Order: sequence, then structure tokens, then C-alpha cells
Amino acid sequence: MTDSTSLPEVITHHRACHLCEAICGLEIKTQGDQILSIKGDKEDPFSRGHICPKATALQDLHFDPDRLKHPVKRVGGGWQQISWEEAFDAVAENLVRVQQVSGNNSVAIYSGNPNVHNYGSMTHGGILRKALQTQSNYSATSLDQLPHQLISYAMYGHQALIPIPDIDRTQYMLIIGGNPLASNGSIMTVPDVTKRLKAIQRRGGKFVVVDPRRTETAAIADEHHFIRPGSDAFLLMAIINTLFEENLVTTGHLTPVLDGLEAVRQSAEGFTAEMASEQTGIAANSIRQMARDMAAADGAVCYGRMGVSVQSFGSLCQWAIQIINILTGSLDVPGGALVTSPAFGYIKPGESGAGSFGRRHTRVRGLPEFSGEFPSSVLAEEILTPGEGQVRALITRAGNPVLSAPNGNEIDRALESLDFMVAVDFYINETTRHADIILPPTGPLEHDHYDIAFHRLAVRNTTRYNEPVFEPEADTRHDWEIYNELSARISALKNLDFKPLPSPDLMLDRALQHGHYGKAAGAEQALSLDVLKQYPHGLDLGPLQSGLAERLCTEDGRIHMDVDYLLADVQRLRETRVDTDTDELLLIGRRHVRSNNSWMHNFQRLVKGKPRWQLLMHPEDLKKHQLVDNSLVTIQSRVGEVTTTVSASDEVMPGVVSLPHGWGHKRKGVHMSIAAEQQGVSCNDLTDDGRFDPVSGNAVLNGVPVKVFAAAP
Ligand SMILES: Nc1nc2c(c(=O)[nH]1)N[C@H]1C(S)=C(S)[C@@H](COP(=O)(O)OP(=O)(O)OC[C@H]3O[C@@H](n4cnc5c(=O)[nH]c(N)nc54)[C@H](O)[C@@H]3O)O[C@H]1N2
Ligand SMILES: Nc1nc2c(c(=O)[nH]1)N[C@H]1C(S)=C(S)[C@@H](COP(=O)(O)OP(=O)(O)OC[C@H]3O[C@@H](n4cnc5c(=O)[nH]c(N)nc54)[C@H](O)[C@@H]3O)O[C@H]1N2
Ligand code: SF4
Ligand SMILES: [Mo]
Repeated sequence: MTDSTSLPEVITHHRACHLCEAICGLEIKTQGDQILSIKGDKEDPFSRGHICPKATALQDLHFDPDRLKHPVKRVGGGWQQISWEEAFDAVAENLVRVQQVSGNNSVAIYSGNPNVHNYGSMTHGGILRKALQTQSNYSATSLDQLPHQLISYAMYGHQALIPIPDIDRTQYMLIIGGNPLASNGSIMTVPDVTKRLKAIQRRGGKFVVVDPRRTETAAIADEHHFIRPGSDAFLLMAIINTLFEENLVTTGHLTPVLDGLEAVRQSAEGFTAEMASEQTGIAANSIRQMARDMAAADGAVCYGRMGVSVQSFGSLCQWAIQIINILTGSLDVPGGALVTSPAFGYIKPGESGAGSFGRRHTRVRGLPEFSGEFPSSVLAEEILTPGEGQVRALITRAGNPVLSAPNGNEIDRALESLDFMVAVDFYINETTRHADIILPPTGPLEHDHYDIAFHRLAVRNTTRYNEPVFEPEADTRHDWEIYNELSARISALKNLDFKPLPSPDLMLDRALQHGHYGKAAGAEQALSLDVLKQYPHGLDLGPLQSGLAERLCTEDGRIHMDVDYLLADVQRLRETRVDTDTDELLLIGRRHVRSNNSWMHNFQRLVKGKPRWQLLMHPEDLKKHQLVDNSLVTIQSRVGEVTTTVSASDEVMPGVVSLPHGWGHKRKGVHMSIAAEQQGVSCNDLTDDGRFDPVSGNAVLNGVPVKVFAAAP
């Protein structure tokens, strides 16, 4: 007999989705330990009910039988569950042992993308670095947005003082190398981006996309221009040159704090629209028109993302984008690009975490440090090259470099050769299978949530805190608890003073109270965690505000346009010409709304349907290379080769092929049962760790030269 009155009650939870940068509000209904539904939270003032298919898969992650909940140790060919006590002791002892033999820097840390979506990992990740006293820090930053951070550091004095497109008020938006319809926006937290882009058109404005593929975003744009991968710097310098040549420069209210206008003008000399046209493949009059439209619109913004960041001129591109916004009077004005005023991490002069650059260089290749990190492109060589300072042990935390970083096979070999490896991760995947011990944190629904990173990057000022949906299971640990515990034991073994950090909610409360809307700022309704808890749908703090001049963190309080190492890189660009007379094709990536980098392919609802891992190639190129649509082809680059199916598509421009990253789960020892059944190879078995942006050291993940031929039968 079942008695319906004894069923647990249905509870409605509100929680921001942490899976991507859009931070959509969710309404999650649970009954006991079951999830009844996951829907968009219509009362979230920012996301207004929008969600994407990944949000519903949060339940698959929560209930995934492959998700680890207790530490495991690798024994022979298998894994054995061990207690947290044993695990923490063994990890601390092994890391300290390696350091005692080979020095502090012989233990490296690689931090992956999900840390930025997990606030306890943000607040507590640093103590591990401190306990280990290592300078060998790596992260997904240098596979992604390092150029953005470097440019903000160089020009505005703080790596996180990044101007964000004011998408809700702009009249002209130039999107270069970003596909927000698939990615849901990046370094531009913008839930429901489709509606917001279409609203630009409805109010009489327009948006233009520059991309080697006619992406989902390009398909709804007013204009789309194909561009030869890696050539964007020519386009951007030509826009700058046109602005000067046609007397369109208006620097507006920022004029008194601008340094280097004349140096910028000179640097752009000779980059004519005609010359850029030859390099990029975009018509010269279209390039001039972009400059004129930017200058003429009442609120314009140039925004460049992954596509212009992960290329050889990544830093130069991000610099030129800032310059274009400055020269057209688009910086720090409504409808242009503005810095945010977040409740946590409001940046003003003297704010910590500004960044650092070039204080040290990597041992083997001599690439510069940024903010205490080295570029991830050198991780494998720092492990594999003998000598003093060689990396002999590794901690990966929420990262999967084997699938995410260039030359994955080399990283595989490097990880295999380590003396010791520990992974803080809940999956045994392509990377963590190399670990000696895996420390799995609780799942995302089992801890509270606050977006430290993404309110800072949002197109509106908003703030939101949510309680956990479920209590954590018995004998499990949050990420931050793992870092506290591990750091305590490492410090004890090294005889270092150690004080555990308070829980993230206490740190958040303190930051809110001392923040821009807190008691200290004399705000009317001073924010604290208790106040914020009264707004489970999030609290709107209004549109982005002007006021950059007062918030500059450079020592002299000015905007530095004439950064010497960027002006020097313009010279490198002058000496560069694309090779149009080649048989090679240029490989680019591709994101899909139902993927999330490498780690969300273990959920049936996200991998079912039309396959999406094929190599896209223009029909003319198929003909030219005598290939048959839908047949198996081998793709070969300097570092490796993979075999997959080719699919004819005029979405990509001739000369370009596209393969998404994050697939290739058939590597031996991966314990992700659904992912391992999926076809698809890893794009990063082709990308080349020898290609990087020499200014920042950021990886080049697009525009990689490859040969494609019919696979051997
Ligand atoms: N669904 C989904 N959402 C995601 C992610 C995901 O994996 N899946 N990942 C998240 C992460 S970590 C990030 S950083 C963001 C990234 O967010 P976006 O930057 O919007 O991501 P992409 O879709 O990779 O867009 C990059 C675009 O650049 C184009 N491109 C490639 N090479 C060039 C070039 O040389 N020049 C130009 N102009 N364009 C080029 C590509 O064709 C692509 O359309 O997305 C986040 N959101
Ligand atoms: N060719 C090519 N390569 C790319 C890109 C591209 O566009 N093209 N994009 C690049 C970009 S933008 C990025 S950001 C990187 C991403 O690179 P990575 O961050 O190295 O890789 P992810 O695929 O995000 O792997 C995330 C890992 O974190 C684990 N995880 C998820 N949530 C949590 C959590 O809450 N706690 C812990 N401890 N672990 C968790 C997952 O199980 C997984 O192992 O990839 C880069 N690689
Ligand atoms: S768009 Fe991003 S934040 Fe919104 S529901 Fe999808 S994955 Fe979550
Ligand atoms: Mo990323």
C-alpha cells in the first residue's frame, strides 16, 4: 500500500545555471531526492525565462552513475575506492616528496574552465598554490581569453577591467570571431542573446558578423563577411587606418586621459583597406564601411571573442578592438563598451588582482608569465624536457587538457611520464585517467552558487545568490573543502603556517558588505548575503554606467594606447603575408549549443540526434581534393592525424575546414560510458602546441594548416 500523504513534498528551487557564461535563472522542482523538472526562471530579471538544452541535463549530471563521489586510487589497470583521510594524506605526501627531491616548481597546477563557474573553487583555489609555493601554474586562460586580460592590464591597468558590449542599447555591433548563438556569449554575459541581437535590428540598428563560417549568429546578422582565419589583425588595422584617413576619429569625454593617439595613427599607416582586403578576403569597401558605420552610429561597439583571441595575433587583435572603440567614441558610453559595476569585485584604483606580466619566462621556450601563470601550450614540454625545474608532478583541477589544449597526444605522453598526478574532478576522463588519485568534489546542485566571474562581465549589472538544491551526500567534499584540507596537510609537511579559509559564503558576505553596494559604500539598502538571499531570482542593479576615467588602475590613471610590445607586434604584422598559394586547408573549430567543451557528452539527451562532429568542408574543396561527401578522410597537421567523416558544407569558406573540439572519448581507460560510445575525434590531436601568440603566449587553436585526404580503406 502506498500512502500519498507520505510522499515527500514538492519543492521549487531557484538557481542560476552555472554551465556557461549566460548564467540563466532556473526553476528546479524536486521531490525528495528526485528532480521533477528544470525550467527557465521567468522571474529572473536578467534571463527572463531563457534556457538552453544543457540546463535540463543538469539532472543527468546529478544522477550520472559514472560521476565519482569518493576518492579513488589507481591500482594496476583499475581503480580502488579509498577514504578521504587516506587520499588527502597520500596526495600531500607525494606532492611534498616530489618537491623535496626536485624543487617547489616541479609540482604544477592546471586549472580548467569550470573553476570559474564554481565560486568555492574561485575563493579557495589560490591557497593550494600558496601551500605548494609553486610558480608552475597553468590554466584554460591561455587557451582562451588571455589576450583580453593582458590588453586590459596593459591599457586600463587591471586584467578584469574589461569593457563589455552594451548590447541592449547599441545601434551597431561588429562581432568578430564570436558565435554567441551557440556559445551563449562569452566575456559578455548575456542570457537570451538571440532576442537581444534581434532587438538591435528592431530598433533600427544592425549587427555584422566576421567569421570564416556562416555561423548561427551570422545567419541572423544584417551582414556576414567570411574572413581568412588568422588574418583579422589586418582588418582591424585597416579600420583604424580608415578612421584616421577619413577624419572619423572622435575620442569624446575620454580624450583628457588618452595617451598615445599619434603612435596609434602612425602604427596604422599603410594598412589600407585594399591591402587588408587581399589578406582577409573581405572587400575593401566593406572594410571602409565598417569604419564609417562604427563612427556614425549613435552607440556602436566592436566585440571580438575566441576566434580573434586564439590566433597568432590574438593580443594585437584585442588591442586593436579596444583602439577602434576608443577612436569611434564608443568606449564608456551607453550603447558602446562599458565596464561593469558588480556587487563583488568592483574594480577601482588600488584593487587587488590587477595582474602582472613577464616577471618570469618558461624554462624551455621562454614564454612570459601572466598573473602568475605560464601558457598551457608549454605544459607538455615542461614535463617532458629534463633539467632543473622540470615538472614531475601535476594537479589538475576541473580541467581536461588532453582534449582541450593543443597537441593532446603530446600531453597524453607527458602525463603518462609524471612521477605523481592528482585530479580534482568527478569524472575519469581523457586527462584524469592518468592520475594516481582522483579527489571528486560534490556535484553543482549540492552546493550554493554565486557568479563571481560573470556578474563582472555581464551586459547589465545584476547579482544573484542561490542555496544548494540538494544536501551533499554523506562523506563527500566540496571543491573548496578539498583545497582547504589538502593545503593544510601540505603546509604541515612543509612546516608552513596555515590557516584554513572560511567557507565561501562567509567570504562572499564580507565582500558584498565591503563592496560597491555594501554598507561601506553607504548604499541605501546595503547589500549583504542576508539581503541577497531575499532575491532568489536575482537582483537587477541597472544598466552599465559610464565612469571609466575614475576607475582606471594604471599608475598614472591614464589609458595607455601606445603599449610598446603591441606597437612592436604591429611591425610583425607588417612583415606577415598570408600564403594563398598553398594546398593546405586552414582548420577552425565549431561550438554547438548542446556541447560544453569536452565534458558534457555523457548525457544521452545532449548527444542524441544528428551527429555534429564531422569535418565541414566547402564543396569546391571536396572537388579540388577529389574527396567524396560523407566519406572517411584523414586530416593531417604537423603534430598528428585523425580520421573522421567529411561533410560538404558551404557554411565554411573555401580553403577552411571546421572540426569541433572536445570530442574523442574513445581513448583507453575513459570511464564515461555514453561519451565513450560517441563517434568523433579530438580536434586538439591536430592543433599545434608550437603555434602561439608570441606576445601573450596564448595558444593558437584556429587557422591551423592541415592536409585532408581520403582515408586508407
Ligand atoms: N554550447 C557551448 N557554449 C559554450 C562553450 C561550449 O563549448 N559549448 N564553451 C564556453 C567557453 S569556455 C567559451 S570561451 C565561449 C566561447 O564563445 P565564442 O567565442 O562565442 O565561441 P565560438 O563559438 O568558438 O566562436 C568563435 C568563432 O570564431 C570563428 N573563428 C575561427 N577562427 C577565426 C578567425 O581566425 N577569425 C575570425 N574572425 N573568426 C574565427 C569560429 O568560426 C567561431 O564561429 O563559449 C562558452 N560557451
Ligand atoms: N581546438 C580547440 N580547443 C579548445 C577550444 C576551442 O575552441 N578549440 N576552446 C578552449 C577553451 S575556450 C577552453 S575554456 C578550454 C577548456 O579546457 P578545460 O577547462 O581544460 O576543459 P573542459 O572540457 O572544460 O574540462 C572540464 C573538466 O572539469 C570537470 N568539472 C566540471 N565541473 C566541475 C566542478 O565543479 N569541479 C571540478 N573539480 N571539476 C569539474 C569536468 O569533469 C572536466 O574534466 O578548452 C579550450 N580548447
Ligand atoms: S545558456 Fe548557458 S547558462 Fe543558460 S541554460 Fe544554457 S548552459 Fe545554462
Ligand atoms: Mo573558454
